[in-house]
Amino acid sequence: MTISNIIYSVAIIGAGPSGLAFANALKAEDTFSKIKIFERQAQAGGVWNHSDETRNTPLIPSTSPFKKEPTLVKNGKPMYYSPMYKTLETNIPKDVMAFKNTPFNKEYEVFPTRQQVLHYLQGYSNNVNDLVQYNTEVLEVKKTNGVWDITSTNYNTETPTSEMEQFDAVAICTGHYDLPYIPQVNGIAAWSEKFPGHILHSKYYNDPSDYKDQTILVIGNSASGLDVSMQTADYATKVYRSISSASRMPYAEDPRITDVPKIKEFLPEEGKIVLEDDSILENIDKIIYCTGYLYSFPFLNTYNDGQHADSVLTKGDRINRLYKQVFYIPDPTLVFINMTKFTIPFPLAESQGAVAAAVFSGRITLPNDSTMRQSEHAEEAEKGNVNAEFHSLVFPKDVEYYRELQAWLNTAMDPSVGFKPVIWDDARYELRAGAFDKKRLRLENKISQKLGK
Ligand SMILES: Cc1cc2nc3c(=O)[nH]c(=O)nc-3n(C[C@H](O)[C@H](O)[C@H](O)COP(=O)(O)OP(=O)(O)OC[C@H]3O[C@@H](n4cnc5c(N)ncnc54)[C@H](O)[C@@H]3O)c2cc1C
Ligand SMILES: *[C@@H]1O[C@H](CO)[C@@H](O)[C@H](O)[C@H]1NC(C)=O
Ligand SMILES: CC(=O)N[C@H]1CO[C@H](CO)[C@@H](O)[C@@H]1O
Ligand SMILES: CC(=O)N[C@H]1CO[C@H](CO)[C@@H](O)[C@@H]1O
Repeated sequence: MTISNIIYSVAIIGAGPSGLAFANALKAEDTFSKIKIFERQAQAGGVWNHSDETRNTPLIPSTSPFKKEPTLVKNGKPMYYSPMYKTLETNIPKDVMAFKNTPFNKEYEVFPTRQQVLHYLQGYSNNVNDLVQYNTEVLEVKKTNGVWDITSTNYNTETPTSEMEQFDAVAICTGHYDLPYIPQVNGIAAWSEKFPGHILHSKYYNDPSDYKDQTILVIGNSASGLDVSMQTADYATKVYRSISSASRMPYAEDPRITDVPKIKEFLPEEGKIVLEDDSILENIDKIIYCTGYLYSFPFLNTYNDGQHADSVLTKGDRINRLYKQVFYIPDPTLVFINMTKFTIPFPLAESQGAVAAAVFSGRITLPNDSTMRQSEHAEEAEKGNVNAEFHSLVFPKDVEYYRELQAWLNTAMDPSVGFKPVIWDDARYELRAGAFDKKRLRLENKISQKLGK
């Protein structure tokens, strides 16, 4: 048993889907004396709580997980920018995306809008709302003398107050859509200095009609690259999309978009962009980087110095020393929920949350340190020892993983307590298997409509 002390109190950072799901799972153990969620925004919902607020992208390029975007303060409170955009519908069908026992409204379309998802999450949050302290940003998470000190700023009071509280365990549920990743390319910094606001990251993209009659270069073809290129194509004169490999997301050919190779360098003096095949793009009005985000935990002071071999982060492309993608091996009282990619976030958070809650309550025992490290090495080897792939679980790997979590949960003592997540039986496997084709069809229909066919 690697968790040596009994856990009475658990802190959760973030009241997005993952934090809410984990709080539900902890409650179902019926053993903890304190469960508290810290949420910096005024309401639950995480990235689904979208606002139209935007600004110029502050860090170009952005490659270090230890850098912070500068904070803007408005009415005495820091501004948080949402990575979503004005028009967004889910890329997962609602029956696959939903939490256990919480179906989406029957009236909603197969792919609900972000407003509908937020409404759905607010319903889901009712069960744990009393555990959340809103308008409270966690600034420091530090282990001293065997307990976690959580330092936060509470913005509910007239003047912000600093608070410190102790917990036996901490769950990081802060998502990974906060610190943009913008790769370093020759000339990019000089270009963004010469043409301020010309380069932006998808985090700061909001409304496609802003790009009316412009020539746009979108970088990337994952979820947001596909969305942003298709959305802007409705307004722009021309949309180029710079890509390095085939998309792993549901994808439909759109004749309004021209795919081009990766950028080789920016020539700001000449206003030219050189591509890897040495062709040149000119007269581009906006360049939208849809290159994803860095894992970043600016508040995590212990175990995260960036130097030590066991540091939680060394680069921004993966979290180090994770057992089964959840438990921080050197100290499993620190857990991370939903840090995987290409998985189905809501049910995943419930499965991971159920396992972590059972470990915290002592119903499941973790293996020893060396066994957990071996397991991590095996996972690394399976993914070709490429850091950026460590968290990728592309279907059907994701289903294998949910089933593995379930098998593990089935070994817990006293099965009468605890949260019971979605069961990934054959029927559900088939639903998941068909999800991408459903989305592809939806995209193809949309494109045909746009082209007036
Ligand atoms: C453009 C886009 C489209 C997406 N489309 C889909 C989709 O169609 N279907 C789907 O299932 N998923 C989609 N996702 C994935 C989405 O991330 C998940 O649905 C889900 O929001 C993940 O939940 P989370 O709780 O892990 O993280 P988040 O939703 O990011 O929530 C994290 C929470 O932590 C809070 N927080 C962060 N730092 C602190 C701090 N220091 N102190 C206090 N609170 C803090 C934040 O305010 C936030 O509320 C999409 C994501 C993006 C960006
Ligand atoms: C860890 O556990 C494994 C499997 O139970 C066992 O073989 C091994 O000896 C243990 N190692 C240590 C250092 O206790
Ligand atoms: C980051 C973000 O989008 N926050 C929004 C959450 O919802 C409230 C209420 O609608 C908005 O005021 C925030 O801007
Ligand atoms: C915010 C966060 O960590 N969300 C992840 C949850 O899982 C989905 C699906 O893999 C990812 O898209 C998100 O990155």
